Amino acid sequence: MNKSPLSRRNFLNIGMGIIGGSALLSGKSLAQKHKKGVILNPGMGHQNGTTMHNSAKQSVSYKDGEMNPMKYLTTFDYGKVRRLPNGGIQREYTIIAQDKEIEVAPGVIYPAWTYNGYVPGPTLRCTEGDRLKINFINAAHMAHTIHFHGIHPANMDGVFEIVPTGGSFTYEFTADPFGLFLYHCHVMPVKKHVEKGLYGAFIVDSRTPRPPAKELIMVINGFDTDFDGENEFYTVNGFANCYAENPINIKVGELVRIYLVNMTEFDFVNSFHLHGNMFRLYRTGTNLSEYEITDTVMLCQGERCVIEFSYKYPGMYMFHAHQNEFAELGWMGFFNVLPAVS
Ligand SMILES: [Cu+2]
Repeated sequence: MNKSPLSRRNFLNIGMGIIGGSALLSGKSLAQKHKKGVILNPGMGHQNGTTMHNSAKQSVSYKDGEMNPMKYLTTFDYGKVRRLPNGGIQREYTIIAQDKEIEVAPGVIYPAWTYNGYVPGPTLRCTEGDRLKINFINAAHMAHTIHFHGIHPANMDGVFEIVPTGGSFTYEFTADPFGLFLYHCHVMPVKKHVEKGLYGAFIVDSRTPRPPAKELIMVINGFDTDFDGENEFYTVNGFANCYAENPINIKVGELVRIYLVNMTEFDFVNSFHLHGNMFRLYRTGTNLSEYEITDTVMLCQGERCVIEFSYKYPGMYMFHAHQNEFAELGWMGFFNVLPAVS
């Protein structure tokens, strides 16, 4: 197999040292290291879809966007709510498929296919029994759909009703059952439409609410930035090392709940490992009482879970994929556990 000189292994070598001790790189230094890759491989350029910006000034910061990984972490789209004549709740969402270049690591721009301009797409949230209306508009250059996981009629499954460029489709179904689901484009080849970024998380809350907690959404994924059928970067919520550069603040004793979804293409599994702690693992989130206690969970493509934990001691704790290669290619972050306020 012909490999681009700027292969996954090159990225790995370039990116080595990202994790661990004082070797944590700033975004700028990571970008500088990637620039070495550009010099090694002058053929890489916009015509191949990947742009390596050559100066910090030209670089688009994820912080400048309407959506970014810090905001994404706690943003849940509950839709436009309307009370139905039968007393039920209708939630209406709008999702627009659009082609967009997004920054996935400092200075690395990826030509994504997006739902609402960001990868991952918006985290849709509702309660079991809600009537959902999802207005899908295709403003992208190719045909797309939205396929939801969960229980719904066949004609709402987003497989056969292909939505062409300029077209639209309204998906309507009742949220059932409660749990953590996902949605993604199902146009063939699905692998292509998913790797390009057309997916998001879909939370259906139980009518019996889970206990109050600091709630976070984490969609773990990868980006094939040189189009060789392998991921060069692995991220949580779309940007490599974001939560390593910007640790997530929590407090000792505070209950943290993560809705964790694996949308990594190409690699069969991804994983989540938490340092200095154990967590309660609720597989697929479809049960509020049965869980296992572990510190690592492995997720197949499309698999997801709800995890809960609280920290006993203050300090900086790492979380990352336990495939260490993924961690070194961007899938790593920190919880900054602050002392509890007395
Ligand atoms: Cu598609």
